[in-house]
Amino acid sequence: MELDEIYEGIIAGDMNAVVEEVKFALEDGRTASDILNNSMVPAMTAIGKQFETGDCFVPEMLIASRAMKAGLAVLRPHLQAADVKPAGTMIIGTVQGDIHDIGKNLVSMMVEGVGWQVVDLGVNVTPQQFVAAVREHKPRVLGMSALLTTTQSNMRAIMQALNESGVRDQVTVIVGGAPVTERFAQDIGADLYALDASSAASQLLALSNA
Ligand code: B1M
Repeated sequence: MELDEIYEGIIAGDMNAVVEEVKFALEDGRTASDILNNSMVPAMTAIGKQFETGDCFVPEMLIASRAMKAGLAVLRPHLQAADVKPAGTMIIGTVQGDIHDIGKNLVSMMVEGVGWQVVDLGVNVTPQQFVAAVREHKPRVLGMSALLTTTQSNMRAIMQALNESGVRDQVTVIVGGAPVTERFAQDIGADLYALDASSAASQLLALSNA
């Protein structure tokens, strides 16, 4: 069945197999969120566990991520609603020192899916770049992602830069990523915390309806 093939394909880093199987799964009538939550995200979690136990190394994680990204590209249009007027703009980036972007990309896609325009600043984004992007794009929301315990503290530096440059009040700040907790979010003065991409999307949807 396609979901098993997608799961195995990501773990093996077989990009072509993942792309083909995601297409088959969609043709078979599976929803994008079913494919995502029941095969793709669990595959990345399994790779992480293998890395922790020393059963795989950075190169395997890299090729698994490449396969995941290729599959996500096929899913992207199916995660997004058509013909929705942007409810607002969110800028988003992975914080300085951190190059993990799969979760951030997923958040972007889901947020676009609920009608928001997303400006993706990429990875390894410095506090100064966040501030410059607020000035340039005048977003309603600023999103930060961090996957490393060592880089989540850079979220605090970004909050400080927003305050010091006088733009903090112009944006609602949402934070997330594996090591980030609700308590940490409150501690650094963020407005919102999301455990996962769908929670981020539903919180922004609530914001657009407020
Ligand atoms: Co890295 N890595 N990695 N890695 N990597 C982790 C995070 C790790 C937990 C693995 C492990 O030890 N088990 C560990 C961190 C340990 C820690 O800090 N506690 C780790 C490490 C140590 C490292 C390196 C230091 C390894 C090394 O070089 N020795 C290095 C650091 C590089 C750097 O950033 N400077 C490194 C490198 C890499 C790769 C480049 C090989 C690759 C990244 C490829 C890429 O992203 N393009 C990689 C990968 C793939 C992982 C794991 C296996 C998978 C991450 C992932 O994509 N998950 C990861 C282990 C794991 O998480 N199980 C691991 C799937 C994704 C959908 O989930 O990103 O959590 P996630 O996003 C979720 C939520 O967190 C949330 O929503 C998303 C979707 O639901 N979310 C938000 C995320 N951002 C949000 C923002 C929001 C709201 C919600 O609002 C704005």
